[in-house]
Formats: sequence, C-alpha cells, structure tokens
Amino acid sequence: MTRGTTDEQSYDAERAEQLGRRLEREHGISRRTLLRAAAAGVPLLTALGRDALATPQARAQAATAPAPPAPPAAAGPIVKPLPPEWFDLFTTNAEMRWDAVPGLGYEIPAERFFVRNHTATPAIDPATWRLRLFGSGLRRRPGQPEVAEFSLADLRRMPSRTRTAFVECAGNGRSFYASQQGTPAAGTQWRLGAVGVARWRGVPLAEVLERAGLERSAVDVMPQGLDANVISGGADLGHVRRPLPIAKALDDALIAYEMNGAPLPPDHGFPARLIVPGWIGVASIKWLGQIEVADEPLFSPWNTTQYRMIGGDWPADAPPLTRQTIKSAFELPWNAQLPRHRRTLLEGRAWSGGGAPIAAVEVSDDGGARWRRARLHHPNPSEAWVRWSLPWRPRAAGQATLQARARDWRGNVQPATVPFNSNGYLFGAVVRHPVTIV
Ligand SMILES: Nc1nc2c(c(=O)[nH]1)N[C@H]1C(S)=C(S)[C@@H](COP(=O)(O)O)O[C@H]1N2
Ligand SMILES: [Mo]
Repeated sequence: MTRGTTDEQSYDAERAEQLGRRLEREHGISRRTLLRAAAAGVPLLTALGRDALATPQARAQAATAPAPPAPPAAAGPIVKPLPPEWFDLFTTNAEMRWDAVPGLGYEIPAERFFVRNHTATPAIDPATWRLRLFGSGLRRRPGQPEVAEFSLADLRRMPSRTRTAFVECAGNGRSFYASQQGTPAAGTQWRLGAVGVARWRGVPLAEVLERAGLERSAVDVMPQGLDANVISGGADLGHVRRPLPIAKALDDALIAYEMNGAPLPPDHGFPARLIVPGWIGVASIKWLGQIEVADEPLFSPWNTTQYRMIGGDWPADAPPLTRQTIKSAFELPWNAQLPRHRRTLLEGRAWSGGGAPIAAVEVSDDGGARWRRARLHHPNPSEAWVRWSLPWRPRAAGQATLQARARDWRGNVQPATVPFNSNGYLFGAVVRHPVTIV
C-alpha cells in the first residue's frame, strides 16, 4: 500500500521493504547489496527475476559459496546511508546540509548529494534494462519494430558528452515562504539544500532521438521513470514522467549514466537518467525506462496540476515551470556561532537557472542597508554554481543576520521577496541566515 499524501511526500517504504524481503528470500542477497553491486557495474543477470540462479554453474557456485553475512535490508525509500551530519530527512527525501559543504570541492560527491524521490529508489538490473522510444514523432520504418530499444551497452558505445550542471528541486527554499514571508506553502519544507552540482557523462538526448528516427514534426518528448507509480490523494498518477519541449530536448539534455566519473548510484537514477541543464529538477527524470516522442503536445500530472504556479496572484493558466530561479547559500550551520572581533571567512555558492553565469554576489550583515561584494572563485559555468567568499569581522555580540544576493550575467538578481504560490516553487528571494556572535 502506498500512503497518499501531497506531491512531495508520497511514500512507498512498505513496497521497498517488501522488495527487499523478496530479494533476500529468493536470492539470499539483500536489496542494499544488490544495488551496491549494480552501482559498481557488476553484471547481475535478471536479478529481479526468478532465474538469477538458473544456470547449473550459478547454482553450483551458490551451493558452495559461504553464506553471505546478512546485511540489513534497505530500511526505506533511499538506499545510500544518510548520516544526520550530512542530511536532513523528509520522508522519501534527503536535504543536503549546507554546513556539511565546507571543504568539499566544486562537485558534490554522489554520497553527499540531496535525494528527491516521489516514491522509492528502485532496484534495476543493468543487464536487462532497456531504454524504449516510441510515438508519433518517430519515423515508421518498414520492417522495423515500432519501438526503438537501447541497452546500456548501446548507450555507452555512442559518442558521449560530459556536462557539469546543477540538479535543483523546484521546491528548494520552500520553507522560506513561511519563515520569511508568512505564507506557508505545501510540500517538503526544504531550506536551501535541495540542490547539488555534479559532473554528468552520457549521451546527448538528441543523438538517441536521431537514431530512433526523429521526425521534424515532433513537438514534445515524455521521459518516464521506472520507479513505482505515484499514488496521491487516492489517485494513481502512474510513473513519474514530464513532457519536455523538443527544442530543449535537442539543445542540451543528456541521458547520463555517470555521475562524477562513476556509474550513477541507485538513488540518483541508475542505470540512466535525464539531465536537463538549468531546468527544475523534476525535468531530470531518474531511472529512465521509456521516452515517448509525439507530434502533438503531451501532458502528465507533472506539467498540468503540478510544477506550475497556482494560488496567490498567479493567473489560472500559468505555464509549466521550466528554468530554475537564482539563489545563493552560505556554507554555515543555521544559527552558526561565530566569534566576535575575529575575522571569519564567509563562504558560499550561488547559482542561476537563467542561462548565464553568476556575475556578482553581495553580502549584507545589516538587514540589507549596505552590501559588500564577495570574491568569486573559478570555475563559474552557466547552469552550475560558483563558489564565493568574503572575510567578515563581527563587532557586536548577539543575534545577527547574514544575507547573500546573487546576480547573473543576464541581469537576473535575487529580490527581497517573491510572489507567493501555493506549492512554494522557485523561492528566489534573498534568504536571511541567522547567526549568533559570541
Ligand atoms: N523517476 C523519477 N525521476 C525523478 C524523480 C522521481 O521521483 N522519480 N524526482 C525528480 C525530482 S522532483 C527531482 S528534484 C530530482 C532529484 O534528483 P536527485 O534525487 O538525483 O537529487 O529528480 C527528479 N527525477
Ligand atoms: Mo523536485
């Protein structure tokens, strides 16, 4: 049974546990072990089927091999360990703690990257996995199957591209609608940690579309995940899927199979996910299973009822959200204690979905009366982030507020407040970060 909750909270722990128990029962391996092996690229023949031990050799091996220690079954919807000093947990989601970021390099290591799951990380056998493309936007070739299929090996043989980009949830910063603007928004109450930058390697979606026989008449593609159907408010919404206009699909969308130089980990979409640079996270469908290509507009709950601006002063027909907004964050604990009269190096990162690198970051310690310009550190590509720093010497003991304000080269700048929307998407206003001077 799946508990029906809001879009950001649908939960499928019981199902994940059942799956774990079934794998243990049938194959004597825990789900966690299976996923680890899969992530490490170990070929697992039909690991989810009943015939994993079907060959005589495999059975003989299994009979003589020492019984594996019984590691704990996956406890919940996320597979990787989630130490509290790295993550804040929200049911199926894990937020990266910004105070755990100092000392990390430009890219966030996979084990430290935030996770946003509508249900639960699925176990996928890379050996039998196929990406299927079909639909009215593909050429019908006589004598050819109507579905174009690609194995992981097929994708790996194709020309690859590497792209450093952020993945950021549309709801990142949502809690500030309540705490800064007094208008709470429904959904996971993230601070600023539903974002991460990684180096993604894979095949351009354009390349796969071409090989599948893309027609010039195609207007939308709809990538779909292999994770469990999402049940929300008692309704079965089906698999997570969201239409992407063909222009963006052909521009820079990537079918990624590597994250920071290693195979994608289970929680981040193994064996392959979409990366849609600059766009809200839900566009970057994980655990890709199929892509419909259509010569007419496509719809799913993820571009109709969700991930559009509703409520507040928004018109009823606001379009589906595409690009992320602009933000900056301090690499400091919330309510950090900082020493008086001593120089502290304030560090942070800033990023924009506006299609241009960050041009400037300014910091204020007096409620926004005066702003000082931070130093930007290389690299600073667009659709990723820039690290920045600024020395600060607090004078008076007591409560203080730090604010960072980013501007990109297109002129997008963080305002003091943003218009409310009921689901709390795209909080791009300057965040007031509380610190205590001791
Ligand atoms: N199949 C599938 N893809 C998905 C999701 C999901 O639940 N299922 N969540 C989306 C959302 S809302 C976000 S913000 C990103 C999060 O990516 P991450 O978990 O790798 O950080 O994945 C997106 N892709
Ligand atoms: Mo998201």
